[in-house]
Amino acid sequence: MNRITRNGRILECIQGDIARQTDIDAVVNAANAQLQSGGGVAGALHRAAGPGLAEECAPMAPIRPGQAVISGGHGLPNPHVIHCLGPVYGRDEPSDRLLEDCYRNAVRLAESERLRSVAFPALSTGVFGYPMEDAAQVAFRTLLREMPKLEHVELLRFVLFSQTDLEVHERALESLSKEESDHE
Ligand code: AR6
Repeated sequence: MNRITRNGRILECIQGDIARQTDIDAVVNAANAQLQSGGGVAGALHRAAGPGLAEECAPMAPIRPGQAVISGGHGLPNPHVIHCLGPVYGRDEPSDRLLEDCYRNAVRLAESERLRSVAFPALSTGVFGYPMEDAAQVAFRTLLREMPKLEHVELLRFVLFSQTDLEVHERALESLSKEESDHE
């Protein structure tokens, strides 16, 4: 299952590159505390955005694990970037709560800015070492809880780098949707 609808809002997952989401208002960055360029998602977004992104972000740094801040998109195809600092698995505890905070804060920030669409990478699952399946459960549970409250945000898109990561997310979405229908 790669798509679920709640309250007229869509949560979907696709395989792709977070730096190439041309139809999306805000892309989420798997940031570092200093909001500077790095590896993985942060590298891809900062490269595509150009140096103006790091310049704009510098006064907002450092951020804490779980926090989300917003900037312009600069050279990216998106008007905004929402920067989240995910937990380092095994170091920033409780990591599930901190990862949950990232997704909740990001979507609430998008909602408060009246954005219509947000694309997320799988936060913390690269350099920060969070196991992909557990991270997918935390992410989707959090977003499914937020979806009924949304008025402006209509589309939440998960952009997974590999086919395997996409399949993990599709299975997580399927099991959560089954869990919900079992409770009805
Ligand atoms: N598009 C979509 N997903 C991607 C892309 C991309 N272009 N590139 C990587 N991924 P990571 P983290 C996947 O390491 O674990 C940085 O250096 C990747 O396969 O970007 O939160 C920062 O500066 C993985 O599944 O983020 C921080 O210091 C997921 O995105 C630190 O790494 C997240 O990988 C943040 O680590």
